[in-house]
Amino acid sequence: MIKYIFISLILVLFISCGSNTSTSSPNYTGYLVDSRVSGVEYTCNNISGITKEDGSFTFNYSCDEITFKLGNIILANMKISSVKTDNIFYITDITQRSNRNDTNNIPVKNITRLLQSLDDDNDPRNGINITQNIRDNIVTNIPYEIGSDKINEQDLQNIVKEADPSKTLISDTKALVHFEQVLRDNNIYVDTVPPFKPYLSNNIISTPSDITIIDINGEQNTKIYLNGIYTNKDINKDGIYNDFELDTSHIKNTFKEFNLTLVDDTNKTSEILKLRIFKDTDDIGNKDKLPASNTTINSPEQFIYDIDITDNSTSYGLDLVYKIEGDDKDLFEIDTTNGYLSFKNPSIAGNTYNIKLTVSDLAYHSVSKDINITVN
Ligand SMILES: [Ca+2]
Ligand SMILES: [Ca+2]
Ligand SMILES: [Ca+2]
Repeated sequence: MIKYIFISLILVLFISCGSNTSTSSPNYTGYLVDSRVSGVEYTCNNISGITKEDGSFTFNYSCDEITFKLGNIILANMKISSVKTDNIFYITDITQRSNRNDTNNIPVKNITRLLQSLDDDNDPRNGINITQNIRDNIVTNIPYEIGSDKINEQDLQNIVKEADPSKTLISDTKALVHFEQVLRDNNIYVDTVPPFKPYLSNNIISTPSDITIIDINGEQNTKIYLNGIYTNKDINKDGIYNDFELDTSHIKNTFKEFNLTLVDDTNKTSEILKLRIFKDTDDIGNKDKLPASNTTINSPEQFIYDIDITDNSTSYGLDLVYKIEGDDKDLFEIDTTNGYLSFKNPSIAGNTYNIKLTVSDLAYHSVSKDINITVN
């Protein structure tokens, strides 16, 4: 009898201990920040879920570690003792760096590169959103946390490819440019990387104009240098400079080179964006080399016509652009290496097809014509 009472007593104690633990460990809201990251799975004992649009998630101090995951991979296991009092979980926190501005290391680079590469709209500045689709696609088992130095470049590339074949792994410089900007925006000073290499929204190869307009994308608030000289123009807070003017006067039928670099507040310089622009002021050479307005061919030929357009630019290695429009455009194709216009499939005898053909050089000179093709 004494034995039974003893066991009951232990049970009562055990149960009350259990309920005490849950009442003495209230839940908190944390925020996962590279910029705000949604779509990351988290677990802390019996609390689990997916970070919300504002990066928020629930945790308490009953677990030893909070685990952050994407599908089958573990981003980081963070010791609960490392949680900071503001409940913000920067990537430097979840990788347990001793300082929040300790950014330039493999664990932080791995996680920021992966999260930013998998962002649904490829723009981390408006927050990072990882979709259900991407989480579902990551099925490969990797025995290490992404936030460990055992993960290499190839591992990261494989994960991105598995998650979404249309996405590419961004560079560690680009990932840190963004993450360090987020930290600076939150008054945590750090700047360890140069601006990433600028790129254009409108890729210009050839121009007919004396002034050529480009739109430059790069790290926000950096200085734009042209051929090593500060232009007194800066990339704006949205990461772009629109309508930047390049002087393409005084040249003709030749290339001019422009070297663009960006310089940040700490005087670090980006890689050079080399632009090689061809000045083409001449119209398309022989406009009469399009097919006649009414062209007749013998069925069931596929080949229709050799569009033998020449232009001053082609001898400088630049290609012409061929375009087919009109009602029956989907039935035709042009071999851009030789200008051969053909039916994609054997034609139907007795039919007439209507298309509009346009041939352009890369400096916007063009010739076009409406053509009726009748098959005998
Ligand atoms: Ca985004
Ligand atoms: Ca910098
Ligand atoms: Ca031309």
